Amino acid sequence: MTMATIRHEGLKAWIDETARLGQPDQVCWVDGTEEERSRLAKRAIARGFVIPLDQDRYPGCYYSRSNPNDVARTEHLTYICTRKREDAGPTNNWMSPEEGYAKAKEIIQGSMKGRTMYVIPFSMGPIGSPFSKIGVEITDSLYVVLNMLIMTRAGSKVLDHLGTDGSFTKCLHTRADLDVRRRLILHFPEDNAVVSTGSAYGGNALLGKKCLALRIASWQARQENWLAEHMLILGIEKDGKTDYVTAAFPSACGKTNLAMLIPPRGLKAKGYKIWTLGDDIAWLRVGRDGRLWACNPEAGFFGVAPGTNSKTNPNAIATIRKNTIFTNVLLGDDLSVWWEDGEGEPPASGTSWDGKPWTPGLRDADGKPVPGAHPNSRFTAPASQCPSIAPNWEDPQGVPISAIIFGGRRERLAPLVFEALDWAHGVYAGATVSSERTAAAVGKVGEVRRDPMAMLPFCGYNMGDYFGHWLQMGGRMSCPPKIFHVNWFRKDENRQFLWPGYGENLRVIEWILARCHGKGKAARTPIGFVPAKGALDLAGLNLPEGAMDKLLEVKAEDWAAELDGVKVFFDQFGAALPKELWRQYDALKDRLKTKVPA
Ligand code: O2Y
Ligand code: MN
Repeated sequence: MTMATIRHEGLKAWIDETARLGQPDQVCWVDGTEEERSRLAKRAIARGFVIPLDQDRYPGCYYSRSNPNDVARTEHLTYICTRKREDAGPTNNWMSPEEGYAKAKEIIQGSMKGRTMYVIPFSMGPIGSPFSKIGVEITDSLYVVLNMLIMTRAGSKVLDHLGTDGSFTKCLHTRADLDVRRRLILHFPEDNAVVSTGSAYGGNALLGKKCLALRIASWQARQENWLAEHMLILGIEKDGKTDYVTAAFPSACGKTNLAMLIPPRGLKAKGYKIWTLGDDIAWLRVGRDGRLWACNPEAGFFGVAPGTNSKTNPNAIATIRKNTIFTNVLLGDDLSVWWEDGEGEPPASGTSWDGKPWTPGLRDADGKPVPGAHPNSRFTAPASQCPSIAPNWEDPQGVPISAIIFGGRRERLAPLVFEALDWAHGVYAGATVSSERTAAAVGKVGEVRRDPMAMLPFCGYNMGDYFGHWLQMGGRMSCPPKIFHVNWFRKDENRQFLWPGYGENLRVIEWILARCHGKGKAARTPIGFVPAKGALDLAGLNLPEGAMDKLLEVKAEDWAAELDGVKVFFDQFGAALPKELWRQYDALKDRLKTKVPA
């Protein structure tokens, strides 16, 4: 593919303009063929951007290390650039488009000198599906190209679909000099554009993912009456019938593990089969049948490595056996990869994520263990390699959703599961999710923050309007999914997890689906319905005496105290917060004062 063969004048003009600004040595159009991918991988090896792993043990796999200052999303450097500040809302950083473009221009000017500028046409969602959107990423990073080829459907076939005047998101990325002072992730939803500078890691640089598929798409979804959400999609098959659920959890709270769940021994006899459709992002549209339908816009998984092993996620381990890029894990001297709480023994010696010599048991000057892998180290793997990938995961019509599950990581407060009273109450439950911070973004790990619908870092507009959009979407469906809230992370008084999690979470999903089908016994509490005693199938689980009571306990005084934090959070939106959410708040406050009979 060359510039001469491009038929889209708008695209050509943008590529020309960017090349004049960045001044690369050459422009290379990515056609998406296997032959080209292999050539680019060789080039990346020759230039030292990636290292091939032992190809007998890890066929088609590469290792990459990012700059040690560039290992997670940087929310404080991520901006929504809208003409009106209130359109970004109080939870986003805002910059005017003029200032954003001016700052970007200064950084991009000449930043690609001596490099190749790659142009990657890509589709989020199956090419041609009514769900899908097209993007074109310009990048001077070969690492980004190799990752985009896994995470999206990319190449000439996308250009063919774009035609001469199709619309696309302009995604401009330059790693510049990787200096944090020149790191900016700028979104221009009014222009359908993203500019990212100074980072070459994950969500900051693979612009189809968080930037397009969530921040820009959430803006478009509001205008076009659909939803772009930070959700996994899971299929649960039993007796020849499959139900689909979506679940939104904050970053690094186990979405990938849940999406690839394996039924626990106690439930196997019931004949469950679990299908993976997506582990991070769902685009949802109302179907002609009045139900909500979901599609995963991505083509790969960018999963957290530490903690992934054949007990926690055997499907992920099988997925990453080949054609996978490992970033910031430990590189063994034998060209193996390893991470904390991973598979098997570490290699006898290797190089840690930050490029230092590493041996098992290594400790720092204070005697603290030195990890080999960064806590936010990742694998990038094709979704098609997942043993549990659903046969219909690329269905252009998506799949119908029975339940939406919100969740957070809370040591206390939230019970294992509760069902919202109705759609509006479910939106309130999603809007008030709070969670302890993880390593996925720069910030203090463990700190509790509100993360409504797990979208706080990813909503491309005012979250007050976002809640309003969610509320009105309920009215567009004659058969809306039921909404639930889960918390796998509740701890006892000794700070030990009460629930085993992982595959055992199917027990909770089984109750959720029973509720969706008008079955499943429940007890009404002020916050919603929780499973009645004995309603969860716990066969073969052997939970300690009293654990289930603790897991399902709803302490009215704790929930009442939580309302103070909710009020502070809601207050910041002023008039943009839908009145319905204040009505829900007041109603919950009242219910917490009244003893509700079981
Ligand atoms: O993109 C990053 O830099 C790491 S964070 C991430 C990666 C994959 C999927 N989700 C997330 C997230 O932060 O939610
Ligand atoms: Mn995510």
